[in-house]
Amino acid sequence: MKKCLLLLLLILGLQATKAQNPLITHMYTADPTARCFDGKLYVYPSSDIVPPKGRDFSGFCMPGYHVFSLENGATWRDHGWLLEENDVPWSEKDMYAMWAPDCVRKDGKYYFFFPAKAENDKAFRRIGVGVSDSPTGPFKWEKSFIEGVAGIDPGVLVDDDKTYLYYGGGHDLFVAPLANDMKSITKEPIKIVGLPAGYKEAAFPLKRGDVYYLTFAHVFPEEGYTIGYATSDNPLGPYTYRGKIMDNIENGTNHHSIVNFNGQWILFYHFWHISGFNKLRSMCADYLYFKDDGTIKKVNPTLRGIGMPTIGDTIQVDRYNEIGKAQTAFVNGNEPKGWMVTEAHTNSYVRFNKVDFGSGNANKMQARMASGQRVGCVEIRLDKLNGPVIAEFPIEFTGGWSEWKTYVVNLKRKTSGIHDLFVSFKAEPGNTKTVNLNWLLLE
Ligand code: FUB
Repeated sequence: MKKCLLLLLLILGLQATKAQNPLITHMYTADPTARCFDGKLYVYPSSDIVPPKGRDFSGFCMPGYHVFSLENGATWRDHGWLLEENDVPWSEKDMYAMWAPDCVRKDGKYYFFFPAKAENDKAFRRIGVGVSDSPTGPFKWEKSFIEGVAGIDPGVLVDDDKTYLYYGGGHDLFVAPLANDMKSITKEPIKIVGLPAGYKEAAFPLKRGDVYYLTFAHVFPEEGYTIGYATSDNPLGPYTYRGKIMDNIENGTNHHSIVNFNGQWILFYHFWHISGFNKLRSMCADYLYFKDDGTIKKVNPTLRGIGMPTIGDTIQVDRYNEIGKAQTAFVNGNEPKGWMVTEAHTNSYVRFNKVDFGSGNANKMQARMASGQRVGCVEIRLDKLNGPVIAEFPIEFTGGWSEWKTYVVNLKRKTSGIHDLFVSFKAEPGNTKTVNLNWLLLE
C-alpha cells in the first residue's frame, strides 16, 4: 500500500503553485509551520537547496526561510526571503543549517523563531528570534541566541498571557516558559515526560479547548518517521501519548504543523515528490479531523490537498479526489510541463472536491483538451456522478493526443457556493480513448 502511494506520488510530480500537493514547486520547502493571522493563512517552511559547488553535504543544505501566504483560497504567494543564514547576527556563516522554524503573534507583534549553528559554540544548534509588525517581515533579529536553549525545531505555544518554547534534538523534547518579551526563557528547560520511547523532534504544540496537544515527529525503529501526538492538561506536561497522526510515508524525515483555517483543521507536512530525493523536500497539506472524544483521525496524504479553486483559477483535475477508469501522465505536445488525465474511456470519471463558484458570477468554463479521435463529449457534473450537468465539451480531433486546444462553453446553469465537480467522459462504446484533459477553468 505504502509502495503504491509512493509510486502514485512520484508519478504525479510537477505542478503549478496551487493549493494542491505539493504546494510549492518553484523551490524546495520543508518543515512547514502554518499559522493563521487575521483570517489569512501563512506558511513558514525551511528551504532545501542543492549544495553549492565545492561543498560536500551528506545531510540537508538549508540556507534560510521564505514565507508564503494563501491568496484567494488557491494560490500561494511567495514573499521572498524572510531570513538568510548569513544575516543572523550570531550564526556561523555558510553552514546551511537553518532548520525548522516557527512564527507566532503575541500582543500584536510577530515573533519568528529559528535554529542555526552559532559561531564559536559547541552546541549543534541554538535558537534565535526576531520581531516584526507584520507576519511577512521585515524582522529585527536579536543579537544573540536564546540563552539556556540548545536544540532544533522550535515550536511556540501562546497560551493567553503565557508563552512556552518547545524544542527537540536527540531522543527527547523539552519545554521552557518564555519571558514576556519572547527573547529569553524564565525557567530552565525541562524534559517533557510521558512521551513514548524513540527519537523525537518537530515539537508542535497547540491548545484545543482546555486540552494541550503536543504533536511531534516520532521515529519507530521498524517504521521510520511518523507524526504522533500526546495530550495533557498542563502545557509543561506530563503528557499521555495518543497515537499517530500520520504513518510513515517513506519520507526520510517528516515534519508538520496543524492550523485551523476557516473553521477547518489542516495538517502541513513535507514529502519529496519533485526531487525524488529526501534531502530536497516539498511541503504539502491535507485536512485533519478531530473526533468527538478529542482524538485525532489519522491523516492520509493526498494529492488534492487543500485549497479551493475559484473563478479564474485553473482546476488541475489530475489532482483528483477520486478517479474511475482513467489515469494521469505527463503532458506532452505543445504544452508546458505538467500532468493530465488520460486513458479516459466511456464512463471514466474524475472527482475533484471543493470548487468555489462564488456568488454565481461564472458563466463559462474552459477545458484544455487533446484528442486523436472525434467522437463524444466531456460532461462536468455537480456534486454527484449523476448530478446535474453544468457544462458539456464536445470531443473533436485536435490534431492528435498531444495537440492541445482550449475549448470554451457556456455554463448550463447559474451555480454559486462550493461544489464537488465530477468530470465524466463519454464516447461510443468500443472507443479505446476519449480525450486527454489538462485543466478546467471557470470564467
Ligand atoms: O529540515 C531539517 C530537519 O529535518 C528538521 O529540523 C527536522 O525536523 C527534520 O525535518
